[in-house]
Amino acid sequence: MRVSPRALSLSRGLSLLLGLFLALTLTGPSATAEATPVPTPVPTPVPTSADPGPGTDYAGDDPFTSARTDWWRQDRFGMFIHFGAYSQLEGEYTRPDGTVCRDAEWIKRNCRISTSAYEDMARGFNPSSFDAKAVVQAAKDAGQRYIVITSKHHDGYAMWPTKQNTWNLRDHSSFDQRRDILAELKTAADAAGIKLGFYYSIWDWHDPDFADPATFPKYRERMYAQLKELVDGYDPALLWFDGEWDADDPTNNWSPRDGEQLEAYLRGLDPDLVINNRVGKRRVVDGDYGTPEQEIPDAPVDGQLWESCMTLNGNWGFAKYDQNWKSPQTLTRNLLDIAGRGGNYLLNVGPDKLGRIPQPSVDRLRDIGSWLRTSGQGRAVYGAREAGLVAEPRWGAVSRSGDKLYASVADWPAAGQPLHLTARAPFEVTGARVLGSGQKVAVAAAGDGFDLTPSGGPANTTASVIELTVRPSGASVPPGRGTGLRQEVFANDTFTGPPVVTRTDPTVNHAWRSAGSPDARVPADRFSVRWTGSLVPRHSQTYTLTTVSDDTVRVWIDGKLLIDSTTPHTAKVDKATVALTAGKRHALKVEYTEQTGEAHMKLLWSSPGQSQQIVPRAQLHTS
Ligand code: FHN
Repeated sequence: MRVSPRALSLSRGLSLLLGLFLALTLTGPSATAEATPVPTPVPTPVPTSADPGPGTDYAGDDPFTSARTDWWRQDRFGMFIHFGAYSQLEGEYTRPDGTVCRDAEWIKRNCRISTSAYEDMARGFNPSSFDAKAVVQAAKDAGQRYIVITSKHHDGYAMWPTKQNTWNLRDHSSFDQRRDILAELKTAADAAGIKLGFYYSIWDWHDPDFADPATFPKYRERMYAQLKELVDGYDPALLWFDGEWDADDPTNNWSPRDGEQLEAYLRGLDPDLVINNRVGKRRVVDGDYGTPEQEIPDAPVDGQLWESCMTLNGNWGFAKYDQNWKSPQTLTRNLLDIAGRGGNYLLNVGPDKLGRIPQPSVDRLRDIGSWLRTSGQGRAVYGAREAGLVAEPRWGAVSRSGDKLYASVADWPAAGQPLHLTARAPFEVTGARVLGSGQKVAVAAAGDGFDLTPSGGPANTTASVIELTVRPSGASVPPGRGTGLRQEVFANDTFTGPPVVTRTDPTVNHAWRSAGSPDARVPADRFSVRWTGSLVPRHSQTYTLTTVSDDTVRVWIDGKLLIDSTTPHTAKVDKATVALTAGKRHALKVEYTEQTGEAHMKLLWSSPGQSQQIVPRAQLHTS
């Protein structure tokens, strides 16, 4: 994470402090479910800075534009790997009464396998055929540019030699004790230029201290220590948390505050980490990106980056009976739909008990990769984002990269029939070609946009890509030289009296969360902030202004109230559209109040020519 020195010192201090917080509130680990003593956990570093509190701001950068997330936003397509002790059962368990129960990674819980029986089963786990180079090659053949593997799923079984317990692949299996599959995968991924991330389940069915709120702090200490092992020992690019859901579930004690503390701790360990929103409570204010699962949002997600995770068949973990494989065409078109809406696609494989990726998975992944490598069609995905300039058509997906629009046509028109694109802003088309075909494409202005009429048939049956070279024709200006907005901070939630702080705020991008506030002189609860000045758009277009706020927010442009979200709320997205003129100083006022609990305030914008981002400093002025 590229953070300001202040934020960095705070986040490092936070991580160290949180260590003390945990150390002070925790005693040594309790015994795990096994009889063997639990090794002493790695001691948490003793903190040296003040408690996180008023003046703390957890927002260090804008994930939409940060150098830290750049690789993630460029790569677009990753491999998910669900592999653990459950894989030993290959999706099927015969109970003592002879009945057969089927599930994959949830098999222990859903088939009601006793802990002792599950531990006995895991002792036979021996993924001797796990071949990290083959796994990485499968990802490369698919065109997947990052990998996220389960380091620990809900069953608590660690796939690396953790020192926090003996419930892991090194100490509790029949696997070669000289091997470390996460280390093997890290080596192979690095050699192939593939980023490696770890899935980590907060929910832990095996650790007896998880389920009991009274002993949960002990579990949390071991979890922090395990995560430190993973970050220090394997240098992952990304942490994919899971198992965070509803605290109303009595077996899951994870709270937003827990997520806040864990995220701060991890960013202190490694400021470059990319972290998903399940580190907290799967909200727009948690982590760097949202995680829709087994679904594709129908448009770019407001307020946060996003990644759809999906299975190739019906299960995450290996299930020998599940032959319900999605077709390569469906999978490739999913990827194109996702890229055209500005998201990432994390497509899953579930290795069998020996560690081998099922051949039907390998075959489908290779087909996707073949499409991406053919005729440069991957340009429609890698580094591409939502089209912006045109509405999504019914006949396929459209993504944008620089001055190119990539129209990925799933339903190729009959001879002589046009494909229509509805324009969302004025632009010219200066070139059109079908990737992989020499045919001509006639482009004509038509109604609310353009008609594209190919002269030949489709280049392939999955999706044929028409590459358009475009030049926005509306008024645009170069990046500005703004310094930010005038910010007034009041030590009450009613903007009463003189502000405690008056300064220039470069951007409205703040995550004060539970314990923080805009300044050390301002309490964590009951404060208000007013930003005034002007906003200078680069394009003459209709902009969408988006706020992410907790507790209330109002936004005026040129004196007109556009967002009025004053019913106190938890983390919430509001948005409004407004026509803006390139280069003009549009008066902007934002009023925000924090009453109690968490505090968040972000102001983002987007337009047909501008992808979503925190409104940048260069376009903001104090008057
Ligand atoms: O319960 C898990 C499930 O096993 C799987 O890991 C998926 C993948 O994102 N996440 C949880 C369900 O949301």
